[in-house]
Amino acid sequence: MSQRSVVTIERHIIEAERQFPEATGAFSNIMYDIAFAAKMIAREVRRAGLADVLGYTGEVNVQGEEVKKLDEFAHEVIFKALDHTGHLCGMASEEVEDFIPIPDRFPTGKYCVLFDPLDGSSNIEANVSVGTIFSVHRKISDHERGCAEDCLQPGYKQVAAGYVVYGSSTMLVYTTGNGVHGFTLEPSIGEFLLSHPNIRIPEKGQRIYSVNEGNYNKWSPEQRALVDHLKGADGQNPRPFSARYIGSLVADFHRNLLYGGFFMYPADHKNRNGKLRLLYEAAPLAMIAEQAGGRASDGFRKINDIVPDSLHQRTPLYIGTREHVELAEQFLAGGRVGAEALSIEAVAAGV
Ligand code: AHM
Ligand code: MG
Repeated sequence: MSQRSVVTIERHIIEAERQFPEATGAFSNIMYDIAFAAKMIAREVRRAGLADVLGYTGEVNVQGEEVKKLDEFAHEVIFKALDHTGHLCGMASEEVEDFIPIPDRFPTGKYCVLFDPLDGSSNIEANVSVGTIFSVHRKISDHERGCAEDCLQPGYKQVAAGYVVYGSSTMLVYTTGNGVHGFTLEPSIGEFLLSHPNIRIPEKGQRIYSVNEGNYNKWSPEQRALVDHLKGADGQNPRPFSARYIGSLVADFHRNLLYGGFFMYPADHKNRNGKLRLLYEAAPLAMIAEQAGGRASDGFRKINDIVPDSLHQRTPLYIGTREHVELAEQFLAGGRVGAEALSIEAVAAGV
């Protein structure tokens, strides 16, 4: 019986590095360190909810350590996996207000990493999937030990991006601009194994929209018209979409990446830039979506063309199957509202 060769994430990264003879290995090491941090976080996420049972819900656990919320724990694990290696000039995290410098006792390097350590963590007590999102940029500032400028770069300059979804299994999905690859954690050996090579969003995949429709009354007329159309409530769509909304961005995005569909977090009259963060959530997932043949937009322009001016800047987000995101953009531009909405005949003809 022939045995298929098993590709660990380490092997995959090394083989990719060999295509660049000038590579120093620094970038590969950053990817290993992120994968290591993901395993540490996965282990802790698996035990979420046991704190009460095991009797350490107080301020201090049985080892005399302060019990941390899981998102703070995840932040620290990633920071500590990356702070001492000499490959980074700094970091930025959704959990921290400002640019995070490398401690003075460690050397610095030519990359910076931005991350959302545990997105969707408000869901965790209910056993819903959560995720980590990361983005890697090259250092661009003249500042010897890095500064916020190194993080404030548009998404099209990312050298890598990815996420980890802590679901029924733990998966790490990443891109370095050469396709999107997914690895599933084999818990018994503690290795991420290549399970989803070269992921493409299926062009003729499922027609799914993911949005928090509870915000409907806060949306613009164009956004409402879009969702009415998706549901077929405008009488113009003979093939209505299905709705799926977990409320955990990585999980919603991951499902749409594999099956087809799109996720949106629109602007509304209270939150003019929506809810999600450009640098920690939208830009890295946009790189993945584009590499998989999809599209990511703020409704009017590509997410990864936006030049950020602050670390915690928010943006509306429309991301997933290209055709669906383009449909959303047409509605938001006012081109598909009311009488101009797509006719049943045109939709039936597959426009
Ligand atoms: P968080 O960064 O505080 O975890 O918030 C981000 C999450 C996303 O995972 C999810 O898509 C969104 O918030 C859900 O928001 P809402 O509850 O408004 O639908
Ligand atoms: Mg988040």
